[in-house]
Amino acid sequence: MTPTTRLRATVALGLVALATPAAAEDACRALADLRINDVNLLSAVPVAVTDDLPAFCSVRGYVRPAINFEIRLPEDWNGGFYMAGCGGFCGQLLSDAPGFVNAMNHGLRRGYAAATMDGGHWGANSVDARWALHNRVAEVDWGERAVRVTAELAQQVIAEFYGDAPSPRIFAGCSTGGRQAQMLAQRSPGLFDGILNGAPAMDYTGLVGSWMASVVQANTDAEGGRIIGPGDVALIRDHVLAQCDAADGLEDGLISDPDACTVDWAPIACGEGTNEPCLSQAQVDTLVAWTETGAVTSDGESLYPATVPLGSEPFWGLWLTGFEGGGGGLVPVFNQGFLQFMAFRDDPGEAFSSMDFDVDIHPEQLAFMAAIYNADAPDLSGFAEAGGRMITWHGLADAIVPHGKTVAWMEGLRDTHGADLDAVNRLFLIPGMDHCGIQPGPGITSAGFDPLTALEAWLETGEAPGALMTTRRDAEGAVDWERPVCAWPAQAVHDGTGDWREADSFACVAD
Ligand SMILES: [Ca+2]
Repeated sequence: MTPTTRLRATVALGLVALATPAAAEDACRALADLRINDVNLLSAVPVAVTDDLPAFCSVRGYVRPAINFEIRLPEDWNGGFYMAGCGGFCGQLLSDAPGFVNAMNHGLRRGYAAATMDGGHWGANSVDARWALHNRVAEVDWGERAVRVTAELAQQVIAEFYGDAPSPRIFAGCSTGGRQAQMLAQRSPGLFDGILNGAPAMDYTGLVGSWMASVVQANTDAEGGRIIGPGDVALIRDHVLAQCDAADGLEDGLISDPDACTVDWAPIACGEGTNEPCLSQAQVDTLVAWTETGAVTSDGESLYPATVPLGSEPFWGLWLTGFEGGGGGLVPVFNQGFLQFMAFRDDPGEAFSSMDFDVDIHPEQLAFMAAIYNADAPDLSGFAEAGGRMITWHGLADAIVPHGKTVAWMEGLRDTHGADLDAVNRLFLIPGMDHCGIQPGPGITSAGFDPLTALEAWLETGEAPGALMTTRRDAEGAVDWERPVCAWPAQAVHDGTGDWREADSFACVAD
């Protein structure tokens, strides 16, 4: 008897074997004896119920060479599998990430067997790229292999533990987790039934390479200093809101259609008769580059189909300008680390800076790594044939992964799939929401909507969601306003008379 078949005989009696808590704990500890190719199982330990989480069996280990994972198997199993992705460059096993963004406990609380991984390397934090220096194996693991092999392994362990294959199988990720979501749908289309694809960083070489380099260069003066800093953001934020709030048809403090507005910067540009504070010409130039021009070659050819969205200013401290007193400004950090250690076939290393990136030479040199990292092909045919369903969601005030690329990808998918796209993937663009709904601002955070319940219903009934409800709450938790977000390309349009704080005052209009 091999260890695996012995285990199957003792553990895989399914529900009978797990009938009592003591039996479940024995079955949990027995999982540590599983032998799976390329996998070192380090521990399998029962974890008691808490106020926050149900009782579960924690299985930890790594897939060679360095994909650290944890699988959490609840005693009271709902029959499903929920896997969470990771953000940025990953590099940490964040089993207890809060909320639902890249957080496996969001599924565990609903009774799913849950799993996550660290992307296949150790990093000091999720913006640390040093692990990738001359390390193609780790780059391939971060690019595609870590999520795939963890998903395969987790489904094998789940079947061993419960005696039954999981259904449904759901993957949920945001940012890099969204890139992982699209990678799974495109390269491993049979591994998941449903996918939640948040703010996908689907084109790392275009986004974190060319586009972020253009954002950094546009905001760097000849001495290497910032042109727009944290002290300038409030003036810009208030001016953009004043000019763009009503452009979507409703003055509600939200810029619901940032692409429908063009800002005239002249009223806040320094000049005769302008009040302080005001913007220098260099600052206006930076704003035009960020919000209108985007990443272009010296001939004006576009390198990436997105710009910094109007209405994202409340979130610029963390992503673009840094905060007063230090910290934040992660776009420059991401861009520099990516270019030094990840973006090129041969890493230039730490001597390379964002200012060294030549928009006429370097973008095409990123093609080799693009084949490893990117998942932006406008084709979900394999996923569609496997019966997969995807909900894609993206905040319209996302200043680090702007929504323009996601809309362009959807337009490409529409060309490929025609009207059949609606049965495979639906996109929800969420007004006023920051990247992955992380920071509170004018719109909702990730806590203000529930795409998992919508996906579960879609998988169960076959009926795709036409709208997702979003709820904004005040500091005390009372409902401030509620509004549907409609499946792209439809938009929630106000009826002209009703209270804009009430969901009933809106209807989805296709155009
Ligand atoms: Ca508005």
